[in-house]
Amino acid sequence: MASQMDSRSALIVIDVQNDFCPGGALAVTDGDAIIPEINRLSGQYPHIVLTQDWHPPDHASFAVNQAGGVPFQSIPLEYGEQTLWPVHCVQDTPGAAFHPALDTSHAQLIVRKGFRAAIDSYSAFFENDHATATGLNGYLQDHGVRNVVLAGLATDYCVAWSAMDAIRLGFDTTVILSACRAIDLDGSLDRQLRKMNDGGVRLMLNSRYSG
Ligand code: VGL
Ligand code: ZN
Repeated sequence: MASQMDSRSALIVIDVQNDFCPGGALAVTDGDAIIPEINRLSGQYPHIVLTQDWHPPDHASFAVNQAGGVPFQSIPLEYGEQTLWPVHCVQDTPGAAFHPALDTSHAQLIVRKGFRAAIDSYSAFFENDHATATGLNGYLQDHGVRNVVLAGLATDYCVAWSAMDAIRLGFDTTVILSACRAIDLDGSLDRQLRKMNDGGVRLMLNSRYSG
């Protein structure tokens, strides 16, 4: 892997928001435990991007907005299977804010996603139709980024989907697993780890590695 200060390397921090941390509406176990490692990392990359899950109250991924919808069950929508979630990360609410311990000072770009009611967006690159771009690819291309390093929440949803899209777009892609935590729904963590590994994502456990 290219060194961290290589001008072609970007750290993408996925959804470190109050609702995904303990006490939040869609809390990931120990979600806040990754923040010190992410803060350490963020001083070490020339390009830092944060993503923010940013839903309107009538978002299609909220179980309450689907007739008979049950949180954590999956239903078919126009663009494919969609897992239904508790209401979370509603625009301009405290739950959608970055966790107060996250050092956001180094970030040049914040990508908001999932802001259209009819479609979810797990990935930082594409909405869940795998076709509608967020603009992040263009931003990274414009800045000459070739290596993408991912950390944040949740390993098996927004991190994994972002990593698979990064591979598809041709980036050298690393996920720092020690700086991620998973939702792990029905074996989703194992499934997504295997998918990332088979897809060519470098899965690392220690952020201090910089070979
Ligand atoms: C996420 C479920 C719903 C995530 C976002 O950040 O992984 N998961 N919205
Ligand atoms: Zn969401």
